[in-house]
Parts: sequence; structure tokens; C-alpha cells
Amino acid sequence: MFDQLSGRLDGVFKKLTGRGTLSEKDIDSAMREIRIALLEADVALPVIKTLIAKVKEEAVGEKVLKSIKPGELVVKIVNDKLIEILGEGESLNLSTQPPAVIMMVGLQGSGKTTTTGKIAKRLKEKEKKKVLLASLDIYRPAAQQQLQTLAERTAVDGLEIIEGQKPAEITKRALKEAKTGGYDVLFLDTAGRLEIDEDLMGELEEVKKLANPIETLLVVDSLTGQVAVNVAKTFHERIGITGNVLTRIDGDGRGGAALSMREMTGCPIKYLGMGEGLGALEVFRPESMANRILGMGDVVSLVEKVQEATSEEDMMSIMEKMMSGQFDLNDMKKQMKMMQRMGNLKGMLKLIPGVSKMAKQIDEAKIDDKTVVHQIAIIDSMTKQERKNPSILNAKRRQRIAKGCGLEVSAVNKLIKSYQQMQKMMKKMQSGGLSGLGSMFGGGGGFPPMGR
Ligand SMILES: Nc1nc2c(ncn2[C@@H]2O[C@H](COP(=O)(O)OP(=O)(O)OP(=O)(O)O)[C@@H](O)[C@H]2O)c(=O)[nH]1
Ligand SMILES: [Mg+2]
Repeated sequence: MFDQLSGRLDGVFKKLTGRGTLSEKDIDSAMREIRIALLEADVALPVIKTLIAKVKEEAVGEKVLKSIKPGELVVKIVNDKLIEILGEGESLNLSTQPPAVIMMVGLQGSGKTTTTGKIAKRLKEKEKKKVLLASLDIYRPAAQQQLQTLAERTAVDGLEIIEGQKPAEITKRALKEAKTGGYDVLFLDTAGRLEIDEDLMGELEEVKKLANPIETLLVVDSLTGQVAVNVAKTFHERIGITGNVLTRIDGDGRGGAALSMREMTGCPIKYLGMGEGLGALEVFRPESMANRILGMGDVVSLVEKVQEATSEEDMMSIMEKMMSGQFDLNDMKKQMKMMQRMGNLKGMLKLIPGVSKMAKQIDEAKIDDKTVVHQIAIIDSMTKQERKNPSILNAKRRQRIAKGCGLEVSAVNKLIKSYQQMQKMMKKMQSGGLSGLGSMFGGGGGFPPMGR
């Protein structure tokens, strides 16, 4: 689906990521190219405008971390804003007194019946729900039978077909059957029309009133591009929908519908239809769609992890405090948190030039997650005053702290001892310049104080 768009964006990013620095002009021209790529992909204009504005705003304000190239940062920002535009992935809402009624609506041939079968299969297999399927499509020959066959294939129940009943009658019968039969979920698969018309809307309104569905899912064919978005807007305004399902994502459409849907309708995308088979259904996740479009998952996760782990500002302020001898237990906690986060991405850090050495040192320091968690808990149990001025920590206070965090007094003592050792080391560093830094992370009983 996103092949063409992906290709174009890839070209834009290749130009950016190779560079060491980016000027505002570089960013401007990249944005222009992204805009064209999105237009060609048939993304709605207001959506493009919003996206570009959001990216620009952030790209200008963003502080560039030393370990990331500016181009990579731009990729990450585009990725984040794309995710914002795509909207959060909301799961199917079934939290109501059973049966939870799910009404499927949409134009003819959009994939309502197939999607009904797909979701039913998922609910039965993954969530062990008891599911009943009912077709309200009395217009297309054999439509009811089509759903019945799907019910058999997915091993869920289908409502008995009674010829001559109107949709409203079938709805009432289905509700009754679902209640008496103890079903968790009832699907109402409605008939489609070639275009939105008064009859269709009137019928859907009537059924909706009768059945009071917790979910009204609009199934739209993503290959129809902007048409799909307009259909969704109309349906939403008229009968109110709770979610969209985009089908034929496996086809070679340009992707505009998928990208515009959330922003233009205000309704979340809940599922993606990825093929004709009953297993070809994906829960919509904005992150994975963004990744599919940008194809830059590696860069994005690298930037993310570096951003998470090394707030360089934090690091610098801690270093400064250490150098000036003002390092207190608040700083020690901050530092532990930082070490903890870094411990989680040792592999990642090795990839970044200049940081790889640190990763090795972290390895050697053998950060033990549990110990760090305990040490943080101890500091958390102290008063503000104690953290600022650890020298007031007498025996009585230590006992109180130990109680507060559910650990032995000996653990508290160890932590304080580590702190004192660090203080000593810092004093040395102050007099001996930066040469003392070598032992910061590494073994030799130095830093960080793991208290073992
Ligand atoms: N490739 C692909 N085909 C799909 C997808 N979803 C549905 N189809 C196919 O689209 C065709 C129409 O699907 P239906 O489920 O019958 O559509 P419908 O909305 O129920 O159609 P009406 O009841 O006639 O309005 C079938 O051939 C499906 O196999 C999908 O995600 N990908
Ligand atoms: Mg159908």
C-alpha cells in the first residue's frame, strides 16, 4: 500500500541523514519534498498541512543531542508527528452488559462481511468469546448465506435465516437470541449500497436505535482514497461511528485514506484488513503503520533510546555538581536512574560512536537491576532535608528510612557509605582534575556504587 510513498520519503531522508549538520534551508526543502510525496499519495490537504506544521515546529525547537545526527532527529520527528496524525490505536470496546453488539456498516463491497468473520474469529480464538453473527442484508442474493458460511468456517454461531424478515425484525430476533443464548458478542452485518443514500441511512438509523450497539464500525476500502474519507465523514455525521476498519491495505493503493482517516473524521482506526483470508486482520497500531510508511524503524528506535537514556542536560548538571562538590542524594538518585536506563540499552549504545566505550564500562560495572531499584527506594524514603544534607542521617533516621522502604538498616548504611565514598572520590577529582573520571563507571570499587 505505501510502497510509492515510502520510496519517496526514503529519498528525502537519505539526503538528510547523511549530513552532520542541517541548515534551516535543508529542513525547508525536505519539508517541501515530504509535502509533495504526501500529496501524490492522496493524503488530504488539511492533514498534510497539519503534519508539516507540527514537524516544523518541533524541528526548529528541538535540542540536538550530540550523539545523534540532525537528519536522524528529523526522521524521528516526522515519525512522531505521523503517529500523532494517525491517532491512537484504540481497542474494540466490549465493556457492557453482554451481549456487546457490534454493528458493521459501509458501502457495498467494502469488506463488511469478511471483516465480521475476521473479528469474530479473533474474539473467539484469542478472547474466548461466545459470538453470534446475524446478517441484515436481505437485498443481495445469498448475502445471508455468505455470513452463515463464514460463521461455520470460524466455528461461531450464525443466526438462523428466516426468509422474508425485514432488517428490523432480524435485529430484534438476533438480540433476543443473543440474550437467551448467553452470547458475549453479537455482530450485525448490514447491507451495503453503491453510494450513500437516504434508504441506507434510514435503515441503519433504525437498526442502531433498536440494537444500541457499543461499537458501530465503518468498513471502508482504503483503495478508494479520498472517497473513503468522505464516506467516513458522512456516515459519522449521520449515524455516528465508533471506529473505522480499513480494508485492502494489502492492495496497491496510495495510502492517502489510511493517513487521513483519523484526522478527517475524528474517529479512531481500529483494524486493518490485510487480505481475503480470515486471518488477514491487524489491530491498528499507529507506530507500526508509521514504520511501514517511513521504513526507518531502526533510526527511530535508536534516536528514541538515546533520547530516553541520556538527557545530556541531566548528565552535565550532575557532572557540574560533582566537580563543585555539591552532589547530594537527589543527584545520586538521578544518576542511578540514568544508569538504570542505560543498562537497558547497552547493545544500542555500542552503536553510537563515542558512547561505545561507556557501554563497555557499564558492562563491567555490572549494574544489578534489583540493587538499583532498592537504592532508589531508600533515597525515596528520605525527607527532602536528608537528601540535601546526608550528614544528618543518624541511626534513628536510618531506622525510619529502612522501615519506610521495607529494607534492612544495613542496606541503608551501605548506600550512605557508597555516597560517602563517592564524595571522597569527587574531592580527589576536584584536586586532580578530570583524570579521576576514568574510574567513574568502571570497576575498582569506584562508580557507580552498587553497594554489594
Ligand atoms: N485483498 C483484500 N480483499 C478483501 C479485504 N477485505 C475484503 N476483501 C474482499 O472484498 C470482497 C468483498 O468483501 P465483502 O466482505 O463481501 O464486502 P461487503 O462489504 O460485505 O459487501 P456487500 O455485503 O456486498 O456490501 C471479497 O472478495 C473479499 O474477499 C482485504 O482486506 N483485502
Ligand atoms: Mg456483506
